[in-house]
Amino acid sequence: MERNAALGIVKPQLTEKRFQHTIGVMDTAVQLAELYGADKKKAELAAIFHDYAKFRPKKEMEKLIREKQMPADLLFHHHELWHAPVGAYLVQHEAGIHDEEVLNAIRYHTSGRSGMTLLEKIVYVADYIEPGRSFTGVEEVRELAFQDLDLALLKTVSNTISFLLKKNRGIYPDTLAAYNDLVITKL
Ligand code: DGI
Ligand code: FE
Ligand code: FE
Ligand code: FE
Repeated sequence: MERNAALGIVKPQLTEKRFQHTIGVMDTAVQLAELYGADKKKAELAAIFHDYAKFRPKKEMEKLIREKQMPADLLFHHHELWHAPVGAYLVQHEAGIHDEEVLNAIRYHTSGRSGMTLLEKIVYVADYIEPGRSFTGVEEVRELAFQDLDLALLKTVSNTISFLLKKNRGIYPDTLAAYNDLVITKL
């Protein structure tokens, strides 16, 4: 699918602010794909669709998680996590995206997981560092991302876990698995 066709499908699903974030993730993901030798068209497509389900009603997401046999433990965790797996399902059925690598990059863009593919890493990190993001620590990850993708990913995951701990939020098992996997293989 061409960039403009994909953007045209995503735009009505998002607010203007979230659409600008999506453009930032797209540009960043394509740059990282170029640098690390990933498929640029797949990185572009996954980035464009990564937040496709962000504004779906909670009830609709909950129903899909139950009926489409997504991991049931998602329902015990914060609903912020749901738009990633639900998005992977919806872009397949509503936008006709069937590439499993692209779908997985969307599916795991919020939690991460153990053994992430290059494409999954790129979308996860691009989501965190796109130019519109301004939280503390982002500058460090921005620099790291263009030097060592795995270290940037580790920093992103550990920052996210720290943030969740401070807010007394649950840590989804895949998020912890992503962290442990990187610590074991990279440090
Ligand atoms: O959709 P975005 O805002 O672009 O970013 P995202 O999909 O990466 O993350 C959305 C939120 O999900 C973010 O505030 C952090 C939160 N999150 C990520 N991992 C976990 C999590 N929340 C909980 N409770 N547990 C997690 O493991
Ligand atoms: Fe997201
Ligand atoms: Fe993310
Ligand atoms: Fe995002």
